[in-house]
This record gives sequence, C-alpha cells and structure tokens, in this order.
Amino acid sequence: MQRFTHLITTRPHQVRQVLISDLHLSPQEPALVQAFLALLDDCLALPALKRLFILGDWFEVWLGDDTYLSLSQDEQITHWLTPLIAKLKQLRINGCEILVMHGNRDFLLGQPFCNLFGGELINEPYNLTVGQQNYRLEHGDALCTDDKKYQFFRKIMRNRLTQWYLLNKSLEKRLAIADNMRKRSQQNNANKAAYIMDVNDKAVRQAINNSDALLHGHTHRPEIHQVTADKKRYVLGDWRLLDKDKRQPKVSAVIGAVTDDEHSNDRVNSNDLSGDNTEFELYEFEFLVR
Ligand SMILES: [Mn+2]
Repeated sequence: MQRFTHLITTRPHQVRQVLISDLHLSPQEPALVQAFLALLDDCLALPALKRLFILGDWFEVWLGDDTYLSLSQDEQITHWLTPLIAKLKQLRINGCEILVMHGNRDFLLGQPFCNLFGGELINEPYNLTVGQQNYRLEHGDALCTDDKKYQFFRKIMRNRLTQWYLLNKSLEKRLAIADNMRKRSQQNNANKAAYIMDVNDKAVRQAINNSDALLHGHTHRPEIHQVTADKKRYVLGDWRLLDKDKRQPKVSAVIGAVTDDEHSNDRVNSNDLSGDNTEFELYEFEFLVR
C-alpha cells in the first residue's frame, strides 16, 4: 500500500473538507475513541475546514439513538459518547458542517442523535463536487455484490419496516439480536474467499458511470484504483490499533481531504468550494496512544 502524508503538517490552511469512515468505535476499544477525539482536535485547528464527512461504520454497533438519548443526565455525564458529542458540537459551532452516512454496522443511527451536535444524516450515494468534478460517496457495502448472502441480509436490514420492528424491541432484545448477527456474520465471513469480501468490478463501473470519481470505505483496503482512463476509485481505510503489545501503540487510518491551494483570505472565509485548485487526496492519520 502506498504511504500517505499527514493532513495537519502538510497544509493546514488549505484543508476544506475531511472525510473518514470505518472507525468502528466502541467502549471496548478506548484507543480508537481517543484517536477520534484527537482527529477532532486536528479538525478544530484547521482554520478553513468547512465539512467533516463520516462515511459509515462510525460505530462498531448501533442499537438505536435511544440507547444514549434515554439515559439520565447523570448517566450521560460519564458515558463514553459524551466527550465525543461535546467536541463535535464545538466543531459545528466553529462553522464546520458534520455529515454522517450509515454503514452496515450503524444503520440504526438516526437524526435525533446527530442533532446533539448539529450533525446531518445523509443518504448514499452522496454527490460531492470537488473543483469541476463530481465525486460519488458511499459506504461501500452495496458494491460488494459477489457476496450474495450479505446483499440479501442488507436488503432486509435497510428496510424501514425491519428497522421499525427492531427499534420497537427492548434494548435487551436488540442486544441479543445484534450479538447473534455478529456471530453469524463472523462464521460466514471466515469461509468466504477474499474477492467475495471486496467490491465487484461491474458494480464499481456502474456506480462510477455518472460520476468522475468514486469514494468509499467498508472493505478496509485503503487504496487508489484507476477504474477507467480518467476515473479513479478512492478507498478510505478503517481505523486500526497497531503495536498493541509494544511500548507505543498507535492508531492509524487512511482518510480523505479536499484541499484548495488558494491563499487569499476571502476564499478561506467564503463557502465557494468549487475553485480550480481544489483537489481530493488520501492522507495518513496517526495517533500515538497515551
Ligand atoms: Mn462497513
């Protein structure tokens, strides 16, 4: 895999939009939560940042917004999500929009939770204009059409009725269902060939057909692929805890950013994101675990 340079140290004044996915945050892996908070600190330090995209699988599992919203104030104070919400809210107040897309693990995430920090839930595919080009953003699981079993499961899970049914179950029931689903999916995936878990070439070509580029996560295979002579497919990375047993563990992720190399101040303050010098690149984000 190619190396990607660091966002902040490269050109902080030019970063207009940051795109991340597949953080798989959970209270069981606090290092990833810390790393996300560190990224938000980086974002807060970017003077021209206008948008943060979270393109799915933000959370390892999401059983419904009520798991947080129904907590008492005292319970919320000590909850692992609270610092994260506070920092996102700060970012939003600073003028950065926060756009959240569902992944296959957190498809029950709702607008009420996003309202806590002024975020907006967006549908896939989402059309992003980068300079003169149209980028199609999606989580990526819909592109893995070789995995027939999963696509069937996806169709059922993304159905409004299924979601309504799930959200009306008690939290205990939902926990049990999620646990069961995770186990089944682990069993299934263990027997699947590597290509089945990756995107399907035909699905990619279809998806990119009406766009200039495709950007997704989900596969945990960060890379830049040339799909046609003039169209690229960018794959964001998952957030990984590395060197877990060593003295200095770190979290590493490949993220995306839209930069604009105009230096004039009025451009930095304007909402015009479509300049000729606008470009999209993948970057390495690294966080040393404290
Ligand atoms: Mn995923």
